[in-house]
This record gives sequence, C-alpha cells and structure tokens, in this order.
Amino acid sequence: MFVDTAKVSICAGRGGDGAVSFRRELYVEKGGPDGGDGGRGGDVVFLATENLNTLIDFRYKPELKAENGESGSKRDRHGAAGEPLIVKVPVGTVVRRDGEIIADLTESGQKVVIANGGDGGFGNAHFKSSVRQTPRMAEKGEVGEAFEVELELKLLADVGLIGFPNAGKSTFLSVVSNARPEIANYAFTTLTPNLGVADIDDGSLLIADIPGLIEGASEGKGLGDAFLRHVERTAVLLHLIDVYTDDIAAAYKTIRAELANYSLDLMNRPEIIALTKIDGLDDDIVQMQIDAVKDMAGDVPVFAISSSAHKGLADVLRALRVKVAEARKVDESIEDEDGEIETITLDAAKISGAWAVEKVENRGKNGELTAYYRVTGEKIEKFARRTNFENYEGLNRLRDIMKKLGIVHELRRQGAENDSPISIGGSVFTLVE
Ligand SMILES: Nc1nc2c(ncn2[C@@H]2O[C@H](COP(=O)(O)OP(=O)(O)OP(=O)(O)O)[C@@H](O)[C@H]2O)c(=O)[nH]1
Ligand SMILES: [Mg+2]
Repeated sequence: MFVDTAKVSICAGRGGDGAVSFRRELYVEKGGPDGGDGGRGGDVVFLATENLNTLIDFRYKPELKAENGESGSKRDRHGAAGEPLIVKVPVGTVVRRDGEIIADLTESGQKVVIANGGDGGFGNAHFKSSVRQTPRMAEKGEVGEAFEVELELKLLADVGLIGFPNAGKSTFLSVVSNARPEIANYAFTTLTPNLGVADIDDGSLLIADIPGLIEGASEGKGLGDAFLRHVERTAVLLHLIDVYTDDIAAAYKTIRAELANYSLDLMNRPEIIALTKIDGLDDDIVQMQIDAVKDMAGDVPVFAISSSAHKGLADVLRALRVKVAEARKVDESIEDEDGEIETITLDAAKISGAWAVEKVENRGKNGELTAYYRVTGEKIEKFARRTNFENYEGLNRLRDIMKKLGIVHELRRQGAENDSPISIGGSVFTLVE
C-alpha cells in the first residue's frame, strides 16, 4: 500500500480574558461588578473528505492554528468565541500524537476535535458574593491545546479488482497502470495487494489488485478474507471473470455470495463486470457468455476485454471513472448534510478531579536542604493556568479551591509551611501571603 505522511503542529485558540469592570450609572456611586467573560478559543477540527487523496498540502502549511477567543468587556459583555479551524483531511488519515493514535478518520464527513480551544476566563461579575461586593479580579483565558501530530494516509483505491484466482486481475492492472505485479498461469499468484494508477482521458484511477477469491473466502478459505478488507473502502468494484469459465453464471454468483458474507457494505458497492481473455475467441461465443452473465447481473454493466490484445480496456476504464465519480458524489452529499455524522470529541473525561502532591527536595551547594511542593492534576492545573498570580483576589480564589479539593490539607500533612514554595503548572506561590 502507498503510505503518505506529514508532520504538523496543531494549536487551538486561546480563551479570552475575563474583564474587571464596575457598573457606572447616574446617581449610583459604586455599581456592582459587570466585567464579562472571555470567549472560548476555537478548536482544531479534522474533517474527513473524499475529495483529497494526499497529505501533500500539509507539507506547505505545517502549522494549523484556530482563532483565539475575545476578551470580555464591561456591561457584562462576553467576548466572542474563536472560530474553530476546520481542516480537511483525506479519508483514511490516521492521526498520531507521540506515536499514539488519537484519531482514525475512516468515513467521509467524519469530524474529530483534535485540539480543544482554551476556556475563556470569568469576568469579575462572577465573583460577587455577600462578603465580596467589589471583586477586583477576573480570570485569564486558558491557552488552547497545542502539540505536534503525525499524519499518515493509507491510500484508498478507487477501484478494487475482484474475481477467482487466475481470472486475469494482475494482468489487467499491469496493462492499464504503472504497476508490475507478478503474473502466472496458476491460482494464487498474487499473495499481497498491488496498487497501480491508470490514466484515462484527463483523469486517473487508483486500482487495487488483490489475491483471488474462492468459495468460502469470506470464512477464511484460500487467501481471500484477509484481503477483502483492502477493497472494503474502494469506491467501485471491477469483477473480472475468465471468459472460458464453463458455468459463468454460477461463477459470478459464487463471488457475489462471498462479498455478501463478508459485509453488506461490500455487497452493495457499485460494480462493473468484465469478461477477460477474449482474444482468440469468436464474437458470438463472447456474446453468449455476456448474455449468460447479464441474466444474473441485472443492471450491472458488462464488458468484454483482452488485456493481452489491449481490447476494450479504455471503455472499461471510462465506465469505472464515471462510476467512481458518482460514488464520490454520494459521499459528498452526506458530508453536506450538517450533523449527519456525529462529531467525536477525544477527551470525554477531560476534567478529572484527581490531583497529587509531591515534595521535591534539593541540596544546595553548601549542603542546606531546600524543598518545594509540586501539585499536579488536570483540574487544579487548569485553575492555576487561569489564575492571574499578580492579583491578590485571584490567587486567594486558587487557594480556596485547593482547600476545597483537600490539597491544602495534604500539603500541610507533607510538611508545607505558610511560606513554602508551591508549584502548580509552572507558577509558584505560597499558602499564606
Ligand atoms: N490470452 C490471454 N491470457 C490472459 C489475459 N489476461 C491474463 N491472462 C493469463 O491468465 C493467467 C492468469 O493471469 P493473472 O493476471 O496472474 O491472474 P490473477 O487473476 O491475477 O490471478 P491470481 O493472482 O492467482 O488471483 C496468466 O497466465 C495470464 O497470462 C488475456 O487478456 N488474454
Ligand atoms: Mg494476481
């Protein structure tokens, strides 16, 4: 299989800061707090589309950044949320972060939030309480998630070649495309899938050749079932049948039954039939065989070709191209219907209340021992990131939250004093001013 890769850095939008503001009205000397909240930063969202089949574009825009949220302002005006950045990627794109798969976009129209925008900070209107009539604090907006991802595209073919062993699949691929698969006059010559690009008119088709199928292939007989998945995502099937086959209708039915057993989806895939190896046969015999297939196949178009004599090949390729375009269109219309395919968010358990306290000791040059306390945990680090450490009220709120979560208790238990340095998410402060 062709594999295409790219490395991109992803940066979701930063949340807007909350505002500090007080109502100013005629005859009211000191109004209540009315600083609005910051808007949420935009997410970076991947959208799978059939209209792309390479990752090459990402080589030219290796940084994908969503819009920041706007800051809140006075009179309780909330900042606007940042626009999400919708990034179109080819169907079949696998997204990895630090080597681990975080998304696998297999379906046209599938959306995955790859990086979450930062939350906007609360404005001071949020912090009014009976004991705090004039809160002079607001939260900062949180930074958006930012990291590098590796993209990998397992190229999906337009056309999958199916048929019995020895039907002439590899020969067809070798004649119409740049591929050079092994060809021989015995069953199961092809052991692994081959891909080739066939040019037709002003377009091209990516064609996949797989090992031959036999009765029972869907249950693992022969080589079949392991390879059916390679044609599972192709747009159109080209079913090749050796024109010398005695009971041609039965042969056709056998392969169709295997497809149906494998998956309904594969059974319903648009199909074109071609009788192969017609060189050296009289036209009326070929016609007889065509009629026999047509009786079975209903509306499915039937062609007759010779790969060795280069007969009928352009007609088949042209018909395939039309069918592929039709199939892609159906996919597009699915994509257009908004909300048809659910958006998947990666971090369902995004905020976890779990936290940990760790005492970190260092021995200085002259031997004296210093210690600080490192607090980790998604929720508390999130609060810390949103705290303006310059602001006394803001910092006190963080201390309150730590108290409520039991973190202060644990710090004391591990020996933290009023003036011991506490480190959370890159900021350092003390328990008591
Ligand atoms: N006369 C003639 N022989 C052909 C033609 N196409 C294929 N053959 C022969 O048929 C035999 C099988 O061809 P392959 O292309 O290897 O068949 P396959 O379907 O890929 O077979 P498996 O990989 O085993 O499933 C070879 O001996 C080919 O030379 C054709 O158009 N005319
Ligand atoms: Mg072959």
